[in-house]
Amino acid sequence: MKVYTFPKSRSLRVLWTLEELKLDYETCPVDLFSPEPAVSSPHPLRKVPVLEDKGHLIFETAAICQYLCEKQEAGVFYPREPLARAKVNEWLSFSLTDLESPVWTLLKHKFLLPEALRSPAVVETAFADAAKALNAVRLGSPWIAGEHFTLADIFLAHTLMWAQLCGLVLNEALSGYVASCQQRSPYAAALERNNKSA
Ligand SMILES: N[C@@H](CCC(=O)N[C@@H](CS)C(=O)NCC(=O)O)C(=O)O
Repeated sequence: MKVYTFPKSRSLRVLWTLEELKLDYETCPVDLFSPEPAVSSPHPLRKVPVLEDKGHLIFETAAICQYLCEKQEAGVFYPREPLARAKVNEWLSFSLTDLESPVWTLLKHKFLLPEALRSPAVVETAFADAAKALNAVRLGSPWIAGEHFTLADIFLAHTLMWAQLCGLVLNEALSGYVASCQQRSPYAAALERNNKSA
């Protein structure tokens, strides 16, 4: 399997999932922002991540990670039992919508867009929405869906890291949770491989 990657991007979530599942993979770092990229992504919008598996291309981070879990029989990491899976999916969805949406807007308006396109009013609204979403996060014990580390933890923890980058302050429970996620060896391995540039 091959993953198209870019440093500090969502491709980290795919590599982290692959590492948690102990699957073999190679990476293909792309030139995301070069006008004449030597290597570009096969994503319809030239984004990352994209997974290539036996000639098939899959894009959208959540779809890729769910595919990997289905393929691998992920066990407690992405349970098959409907209620247990719903408990993982609810936080997966929350992380990708209520939380990631304002955090991604903040990232764009604080760091990624050309300065002329950044809006302080948008930053203010997105900051308030993100803070509201953060207040709604109720950690399980010790992970978001309960006693096992699951796919939802990857999406939640990575989005919380982005929130911290944007200046949002996490409460003690959430910052301890992020630290515990970062201490996992699959996270460290994924981070190292995702940070390679084209
Ligand atoms: N909905 C997509 C979003 C992918 C996305 O926006 N990726 C960013 C990096 S984190 C990207 O490739 N940006 C480059 C661009 O917008 O041209 C997913 O969840 O996979």
